[in-house]
Amino acid sequence: MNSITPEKIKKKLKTGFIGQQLHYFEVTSTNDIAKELASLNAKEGTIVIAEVQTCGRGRLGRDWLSPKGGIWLSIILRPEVKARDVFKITFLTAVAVAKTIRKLFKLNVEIEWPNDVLIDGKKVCGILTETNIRGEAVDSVIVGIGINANIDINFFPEHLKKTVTTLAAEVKKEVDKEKFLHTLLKELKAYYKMFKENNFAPILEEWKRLNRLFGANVEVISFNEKIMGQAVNVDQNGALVIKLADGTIRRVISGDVTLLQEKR
Ligand code: BT5
Repeated sequence: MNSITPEKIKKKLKTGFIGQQLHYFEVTSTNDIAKELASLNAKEGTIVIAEVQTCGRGRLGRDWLSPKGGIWLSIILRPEVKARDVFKITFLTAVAVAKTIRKLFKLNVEIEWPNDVLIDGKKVCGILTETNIRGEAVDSVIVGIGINANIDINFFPEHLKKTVTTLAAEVKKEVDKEKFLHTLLKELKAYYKMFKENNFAPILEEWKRLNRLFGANVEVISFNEKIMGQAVNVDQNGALVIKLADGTIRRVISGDVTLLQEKR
């Protein structure tokens, strides 16, 4: 099984921005390490990569299974944005991951609001964006990215097997993690630059093109409320716009989506 080492990546990375510092260990969660480094004034672009996470985290305190073979990383960013605009970083990260998978493997990759990347409807990547606020301002944003690269699908518990996939399972061979990471960081760098230049509109367009939900009937669980309707758009705050059966429009800022019926 090939592994990523800081030396290998540094050699390949000509991007001056992302990847300036690398820390490479087995960790509880790369987001936790990155958060700690950020509080110690680590520079924008610092990346934490781990081969294994012993306490990988999803949203809302959920577990993220992170065995050897995956790509588990967190990037420290210090954008000058309002907290309400941080969702844009999750969106651009999802686009960068999707584009990387398309480019390298030509697979049918889609984005599912708010933070998943799927191949043929199965989750291959999750993104956990966490914001650290100092006073009124955003001090740092930790972008955690988990990619199921070379993991045997049988590793996953029964209840996840139907909804999860891995790159190796899709391409039926082990993938080059180093090349994947290198390509991903290049894409991320380009999209993040656009974002910082206030050029988010084309990224959002791309996100919308890659989105699998629009036109589909969905069920969203948001703050213990179940909302059913047709997913029609996302608004300028990153909220999912849902049209209910009676025509009412609901905007959901946070939640979990289940696809009930494909697009019509
Ligand atoms: C996510 O949460 O999808 C965000 C996952 C972020 C993981 C990265 S890895 C690097 C960094 N360090 C961390 O500690 N985290 C980030 P959410 O949408 O809440 O999805 C979590 C749910 O996905 C779980 O409750 C499981 O049902 C499922 N799951 C767990 N492990 C998985 C895996 N490896 N692949 C696909 N689904 C998984």
